[in-house]
Amino acid sequence: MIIGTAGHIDHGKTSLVRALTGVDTDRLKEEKARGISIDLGFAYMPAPDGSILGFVDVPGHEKFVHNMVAGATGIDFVLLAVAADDGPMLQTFEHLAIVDLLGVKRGVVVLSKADLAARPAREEVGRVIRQVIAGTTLAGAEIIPVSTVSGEGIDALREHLFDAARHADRLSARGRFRLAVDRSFSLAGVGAVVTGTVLSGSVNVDDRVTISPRGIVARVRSIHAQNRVTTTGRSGERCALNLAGEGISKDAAARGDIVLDPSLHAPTDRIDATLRVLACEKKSIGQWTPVRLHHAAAEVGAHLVLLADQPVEPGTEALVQVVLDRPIAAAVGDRYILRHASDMRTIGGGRFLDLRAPARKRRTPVRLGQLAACALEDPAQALAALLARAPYFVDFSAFARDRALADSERETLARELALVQIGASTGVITVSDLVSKRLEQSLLATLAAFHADNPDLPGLAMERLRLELEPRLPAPTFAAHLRGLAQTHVVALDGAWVRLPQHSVKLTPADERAWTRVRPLLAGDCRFRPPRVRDVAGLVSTPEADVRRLMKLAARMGKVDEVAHDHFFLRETVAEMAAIMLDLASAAPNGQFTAAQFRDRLDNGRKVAIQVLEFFDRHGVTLRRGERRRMNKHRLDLFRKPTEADHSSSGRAASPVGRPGFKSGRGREPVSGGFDSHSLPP
Ligand SMILES: Nc1nc2c(ncn2[C@@H]2O[C@H](COP(=O)(O)OP(=O)(O)OP(=O)(O)O)[C@@H](O)[C@H]2O)c(=O)[nH]1
Ligand SMILES: [Mg+2]
Repeated sequence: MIIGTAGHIDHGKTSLVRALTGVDTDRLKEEKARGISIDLGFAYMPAPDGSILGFVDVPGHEKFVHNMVAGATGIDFVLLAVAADDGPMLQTFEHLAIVDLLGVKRGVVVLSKADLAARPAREEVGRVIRQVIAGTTLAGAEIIPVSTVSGEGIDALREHLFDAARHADRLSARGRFRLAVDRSFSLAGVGAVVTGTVLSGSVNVDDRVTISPRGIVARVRSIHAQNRVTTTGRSGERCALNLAGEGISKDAAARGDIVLDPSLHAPTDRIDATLRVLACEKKSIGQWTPVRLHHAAAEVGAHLVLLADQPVEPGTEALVQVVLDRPIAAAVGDRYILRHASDMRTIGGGRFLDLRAPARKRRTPVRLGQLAACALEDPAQALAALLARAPYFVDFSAFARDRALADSERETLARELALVQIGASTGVITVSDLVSKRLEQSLLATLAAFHADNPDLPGLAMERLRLELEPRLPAPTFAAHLRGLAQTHVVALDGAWVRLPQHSVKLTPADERAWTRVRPLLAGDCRFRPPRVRDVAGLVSTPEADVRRLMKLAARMGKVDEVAHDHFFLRETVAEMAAIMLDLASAAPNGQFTAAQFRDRLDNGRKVAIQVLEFFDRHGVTLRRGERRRMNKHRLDLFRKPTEADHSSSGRAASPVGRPGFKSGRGREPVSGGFDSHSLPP
């Protein structure tokens, strides 16, 4: 157990610690000369059960409240000293407020210098103290008269502390290791040493740790816990760590740093938090108020962004965003203290709720709902609440890291809440089992409805599908999710199109009728010089735009190819022309043929023949050198004669052209239809 002192200057805190432990914690020359404490003092006292009680003695002077805050962080029990001849004074109130804001729930009031007050005076001071502590975490605490001069009450106080230590409900080694550094120095023959209070978890000799927010990595060479050599330091103990590593000296760390498990190192400078403003403040807290923020042993300048419309009135609590001048190493649930930026007084404090606070949209109803969930202290309750509200997913590893959860706690959470992970490597998110099922159902339902409404379309664009679903997953996560579903054949992916595996493109009945009229115009004798879109439109007395749309559709379905702009050839005609070229090439000794030879075989005029050849050139089927061309054997497959299998295949492109290049990812971009809008395979 760690016991911290608190109280006004000269109210006998240091004398009390000396009377209990025999240690004079005022060691500095200046402290001796001025007879006051300036910095933190540390002492230890063995308990009858073999455990050791640690003491942190703090200064009472108003100038050194920042040191008091550093010392009070992480204590389990407070000794609030109030001189019997003085009664509560300024820093009695301020220290009490700080202890209250830090959430220290256990403590005792020491009516110090009891030898200086007779019984009636003691009773009067006691009455005042009871009023002062009412409504704080120390409400109802025992008041013990003590004199370090006469020795009155010392034994009673010591017994009280031993009793408290026996009942300390230490959460032992819960969480991952974090130690709030209050001193860093170098010992001859030992090297760099940091001391501080272990806030959570435990550390072992040889563990690797990170000095955060600096990000310096070190190895723990040896450990003192509660002033004794040991191999493990635990939450609730004061520890001295001898650190080793490259560049590790006494300057590698300083008061305010946190030495932590390397996986927890993620400094932040924007935190959403609760804020309670002290009732004794005269003014309310407005937007962008500059403050000094104290967290653990760190002190940093900050500004407050209000998350409600009204200023925060004295004596009330509200949600704020603290924007820090520099990043700190914090954890969700940590307490902090705010002091005035220039006057030396404590304004209020609160609890960190979210270390990854957004700079925008920070007070929307959705965001405030999330914050309400974050405010639940129990991680399981907070996570369950987060997963049950928009956006219905969390980054679980960040959640666990920011709450310094140990592996075992993570696993318990994942099991108890039936967490489901979505995505791969980057952008993994976690949803509840319920939401995961809902997501898959709505995904399938959305695709089915889309196919029913649009039988002629290959599928729904990935991005459009993402935007239609609830929860709306981040794009990279959604893409990874779909790839996973495609692997198990729940959906099929054609480039950027998503469809149900059983869906194949069909013409609507009206388009089917139109196609029945148009197709013969492209076939037969004039198949090598089919009418262009405008001519077809004239022949079937249909608006040109409608014919163009029908042709594009037929192209997407593999029925035709757009050889030149608005000039569509039946797919089998294209195959036939490819066969003719092959025939010409194999007849020639050098495998080369001319445009004229090709034109003569097609009998469709020089212009169209050239366009056809250029179409093949574009697709790499023919290789042109000057006036002559030869065939590219590797591309012949693209326009082989279609077989029955091509038409019966389930909605797949009837030709490999335009299929996504597997490794290169080429051809994965969205296309509006037709060969030429696809990128070519490599
Ligand atoms: N008569 C009497 N004097 C005491 C007692 N305890 C402390 N003093 C005196 O009060 C003065 C201040 O005592 P400290 O223990 O230094 O007080 P403190 O609270 O540590 O002071 P800061 O750390 O500077 O805030 C010293 O001169 C002590 O001798 C007591 O029980 N009786
Ligand atoms: Mg002192």
